Amino acid sequence: MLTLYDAARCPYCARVRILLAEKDIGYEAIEIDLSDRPAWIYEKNDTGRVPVLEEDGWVLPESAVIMEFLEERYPEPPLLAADPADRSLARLRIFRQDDLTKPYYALRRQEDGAAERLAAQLARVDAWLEARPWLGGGTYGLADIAYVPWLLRARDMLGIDLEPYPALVDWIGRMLGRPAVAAEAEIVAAL
Ligand SMILES: N[C@@H](CCC(=O)N[C@@H](CS)C(=O)NCC(=O)O)C(=O)O
Repeated sequence: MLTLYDAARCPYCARVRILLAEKDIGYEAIEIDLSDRPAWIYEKNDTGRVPVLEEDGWVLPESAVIMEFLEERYPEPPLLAADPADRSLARLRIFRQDDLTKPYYALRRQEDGAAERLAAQLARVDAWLEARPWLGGGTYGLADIAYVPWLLRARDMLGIDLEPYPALVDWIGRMLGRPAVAAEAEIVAAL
């Protein structure tokens, strides 16, 4: 049985929740209070951060690594493309996700210029989706799952208007058609 050390408000945990749901993998979720973290979480992850996945005493932190692990351990349904070019595109986008999340967190801290920097990144994502239907290229998969937690939170918690980004709006609509992503949107709505 897998255990996920989880936090509802954490977008990195959301990546793992969505992926587990897509692959229909059963797990036990242990909610961590991020404002009063238990000391033992440092024994699972020396940074004290979530998500952490555990299986029979073996522990794995870092959402991007957990996603790759789950894809290899539970290959069905595949969420990395068969085509090596699209596989590397998905990995590249996940690797560079800070380009989007840095201005997102800067805006949450109300830093000067953050709204403009986030808008530039949203326009960039919009252009990717204008060119290809999914963030990993031709098929839905890990890159989409990696980005959607911040895009839902930007829209629903920061009140960012996504209408100027039509390809992004279309993509969010397609994403929300997936029960795994719709379930995450409900978690965001309840935060
Ligand atoms: N690089 C990590 C980041 C995880 C992360 O920052 N999690 C946040 C919650 S969203 C956390 O645990 N923060 C507590 C802290 O930074 O002390 C990952 O991808 O899993």
